[in-house]
Amino acid sequence: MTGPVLVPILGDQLSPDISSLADRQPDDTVILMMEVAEETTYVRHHKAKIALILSAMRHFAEELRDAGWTVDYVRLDDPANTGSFTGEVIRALERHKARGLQVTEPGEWRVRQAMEQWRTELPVRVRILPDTRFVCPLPDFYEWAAGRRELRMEWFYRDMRRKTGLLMDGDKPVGGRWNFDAENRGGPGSDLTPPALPGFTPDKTSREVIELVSSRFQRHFGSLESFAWPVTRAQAEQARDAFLKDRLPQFGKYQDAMVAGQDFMFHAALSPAINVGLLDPLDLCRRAEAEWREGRAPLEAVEGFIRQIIGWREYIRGMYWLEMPGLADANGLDATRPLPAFYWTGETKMRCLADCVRATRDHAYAHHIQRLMVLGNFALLAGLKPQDVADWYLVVYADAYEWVELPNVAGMVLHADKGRLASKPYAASGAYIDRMSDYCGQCSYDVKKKTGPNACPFNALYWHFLARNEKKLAGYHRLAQPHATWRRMSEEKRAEYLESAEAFLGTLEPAEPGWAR
Ligand code: FAD
Ligand code: DLZ
Ligand code: SF4
Repeated sequence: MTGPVLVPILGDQLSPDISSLADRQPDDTVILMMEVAEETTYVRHHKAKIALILSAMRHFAEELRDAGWTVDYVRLDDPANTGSFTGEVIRALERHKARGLQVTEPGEWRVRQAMEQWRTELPVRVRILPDTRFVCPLPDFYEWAAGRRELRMEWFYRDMRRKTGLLMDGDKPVGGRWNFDAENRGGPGSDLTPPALPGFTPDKTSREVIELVSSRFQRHFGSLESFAWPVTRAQAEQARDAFLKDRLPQFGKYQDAMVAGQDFMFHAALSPAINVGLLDPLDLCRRAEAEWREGRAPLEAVEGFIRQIIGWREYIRGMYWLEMPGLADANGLDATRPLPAFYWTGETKMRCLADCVRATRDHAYAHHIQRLMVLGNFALLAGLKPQDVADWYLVVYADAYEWVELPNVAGMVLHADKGRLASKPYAASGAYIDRMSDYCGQCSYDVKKKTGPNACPFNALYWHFLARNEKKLAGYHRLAQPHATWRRMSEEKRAEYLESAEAFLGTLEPAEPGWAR
């Protein structure tokens, strides 16, 4: 065939420097963008997540056309739409009489499997190129991991600092240390009012998408009322600049703090834009470094922020591909309890959880410490089934793609991977949440009470978790102390904790089926 090369660009590949376009010329290329039912419903994504992705895709198609590319854009409501990437690729190959297909590798195992089939089943040559938007190519990650008995983010992160030269002074870390987390543990403080995020009023394209999503995905979780995510590169850059100026300087200090009703605190709220491809993560880190070099932000804030991106984000992505497909079924702690209904309804007397679910419903966002230490901590302590929990996180967050969601849920939070990703479970009682938030003051439960119907449920659940997993967690030296404390308690005390936890767990209503899949 003599036709053009077809380049499918997926909804999280909205970057002009995507590898699939790097060696292409506009006169010999047709870019294919596809809104497809399978992607919008393989889990029942939050309405705002679908709106963000479809609006960003439509804007990106315009950006590409303005740059001279031919873009074939298939809309969700096109009657001929087959509903899947594969179906649309087959139709487009035929439509354009394309002589080949070139695509950047996808972010999810599920889609990678489909693409591997393209290689064998499509009548044209299929090239799948590495996603060069990550700092660490996957083969380098596999090599790094292969030589190690224990995989830990901190060691990987140091290599990424050396590789990128970020915050380096020759071969030494600036400030003499790699990690300034010890300085980053500020509690909520009194009357903390973080600067507002720049909100983006939906334009015509976004309004059309919002209308489509509200009518077609009515029964999906979440609200569209306060939709204000950046959907164009220019908006994402504006959001980035506002973060660097207004919130980065305090990012470190309040990174772990939670305040009821303050849904973004000093976090970047840039993950939805980074993950769809509207912002380049390395460029963002370089800009953050410049804020420190020019004296506008302290080193502990900037180091903490850069670590999240070239450390955690890259490590998580490497671990996903290293551990799949097994990670999706992992259940190292044999947790079987179904997801409680309140994760969807927000109806719980536990104020911390109610506020985190409310923020999640309103924005398709909760900040890291809410995801980890409230929503995640509860899931760990209550022994929720990892696959239920993973589905929930994949549905509800605007930044959620399996490559980043699953290792965070199964590895960092639930220890379903038996500690491959993280050195110990982040299990915590109510005291931690009380120290880091203002939730407990107005909660129906008493955080200082350890057992009984009015006691903060996290307190008894914490000991219940340690007791029921004592054998499985025996190898973790960082849990030796709490386990020793448990064993030193009187029989009666231990029985009281276990009964209190059981009584609470017995009150949990499981979620109705159909929220996630
Ligand atoms: P900030 O707190 O300002 O951090 C800056 C950036 O660092 C983020 O934008 C993100 O790109 C990166 N980052 C920070 N922590 C992580 C991490 N653990 N893994 C990967 N990147 C990180 N992040 C997602 O992007 N998608 C997810 O689906 C997702 N699921 C999560 C599930 C759980 C259970 C947990 C504990 C964390 C999850 N995270 C996920 C990581 C993190 O919570 C979000 O990246 C962060 O809250 C995004 O908000 P922000 O941009 O304000 O981040
Ligand atoms: C998440 C998502 C949604 C909701 N819809 C689409 C879509 O209609 N078209 C598309 O190209 N991508 C979509 N995505 C993102 C994909 O699910 C994502 O690209 C793959 O899972 C690979 O990471
Ligand atoms: Fe959450 Fe317990 Fe505090 Fe209530 S008392 S807000 S349940 S930690």
